[in-house]
Amino acid sequence: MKSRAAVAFEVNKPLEIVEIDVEGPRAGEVLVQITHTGVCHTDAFTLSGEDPEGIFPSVLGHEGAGIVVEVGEGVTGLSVGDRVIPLYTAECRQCKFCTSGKTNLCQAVRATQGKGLMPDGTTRFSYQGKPLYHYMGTSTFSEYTVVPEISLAKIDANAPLEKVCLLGCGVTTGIGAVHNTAKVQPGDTVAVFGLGGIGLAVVMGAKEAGASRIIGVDLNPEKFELAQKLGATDVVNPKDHSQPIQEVLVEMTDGGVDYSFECIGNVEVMRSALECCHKGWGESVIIGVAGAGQEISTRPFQLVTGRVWRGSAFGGVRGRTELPGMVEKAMSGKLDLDPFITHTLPLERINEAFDLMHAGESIRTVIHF
Ligand code: NAD
Ligand code: DAO
Ligand code: ZN
Repeated sequence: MKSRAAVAFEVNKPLEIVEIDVEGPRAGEVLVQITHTGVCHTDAFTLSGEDPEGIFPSVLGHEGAGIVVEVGEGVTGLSVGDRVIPLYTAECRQCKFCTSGKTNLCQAVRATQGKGLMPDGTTRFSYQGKPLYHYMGTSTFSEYTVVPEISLAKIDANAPLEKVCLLGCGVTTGIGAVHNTAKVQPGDTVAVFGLGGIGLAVVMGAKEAGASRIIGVDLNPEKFELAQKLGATDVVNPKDHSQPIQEVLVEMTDGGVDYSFECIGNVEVMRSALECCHKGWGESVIIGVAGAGQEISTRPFQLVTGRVWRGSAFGGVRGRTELPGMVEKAMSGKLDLDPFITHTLPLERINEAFDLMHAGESIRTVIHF
């Protein structure tokens, strides 16, 4: 079938809106009509060439929602018309990782997904007879995409897809990192580095967890108002201080915070986020994705003296099991997605969403098809 899509033909070039060919689903696969997709910093990161797994030409996008159009042979858990959120972290419920109960990092389709291919090692996308690669197993920048059944969360039949698409990445990642990875408890103190979509979701999650102090850190003061609205008790701009930012936070919190979250992808900030944690017990969670080849560093004594460095992917959330509940929370008003949606644009204007992100003017632009 034909599908309108925003294709990344080359590194660092604007996406091109073209009509691509999408092959129907094979065994275990599902054809989904994407109605809405967010644009996340990770899409920009891959387009920039910094992502070691970036493959071109490809169909980017991983924060979408849509409706099942056709199911392949052997698909039993989904039917035509079901509303779904594609998952870049699958949940097969059978692999060593899924059955460990210790991680959400299902490996069932990991090897082929990382190569931009479906689990059988082929692609369903082409343009003018030449193959296009998939991205993160989701490729939500195409009106029609093909996804393994185990990479789809079935959600409420009336879910507002124009909002819950954000649960496909940013909001779930931030909130999940607070509850599943850090396990923030009432009264804990929290610092959040980077107040984009991910950082703001961390702020929201920390408020929900009952944190006594939530300190938002960003170089862009335009981000502070919304952060405070969502629960930040303090906001700090490193540009306003001559000391290293970790020293500022340690002074503000009588020795450091209980938990910090790095939501930027900057290895220097990752160090600050670790070192602003309280001696003896403070834990820092890395969420931001750093460029290819970059490394983190600190003095080992920071860890010897009780600080802990951790990481979180998709907020530790098992998508098929947990996303339906998050969608219900959004539908009942207990989880407000509206503050994250600063812009909406048609697919034809998707490059403007990247410009808005780079200019620091958007939190999330939701693209409609
Ligand atoms: P974003 O660009 O919207 O937000 C980043 C924020 O960081 C901006 O507000 C920016 O002003 C601020 N910032 C930049 N440099 C800074 C610095 N030195 N000090 C303080 N603030 C600074 O990005 P986003 O969509 O919120 O994504 C954030 C990061 O999370 C990205 O690296 C993205 O790839 C990553 N991510 C990770 C996961 C995961 O599962 N681990 C999921 C989604 C996104
Ligand atoms: O299982 O080896 C693995 C990798 C799983 C991918 C998890 C990706 C998390 C960070 C990428 C940013 C997502 C938008
Ligand atoms: Zn698995």
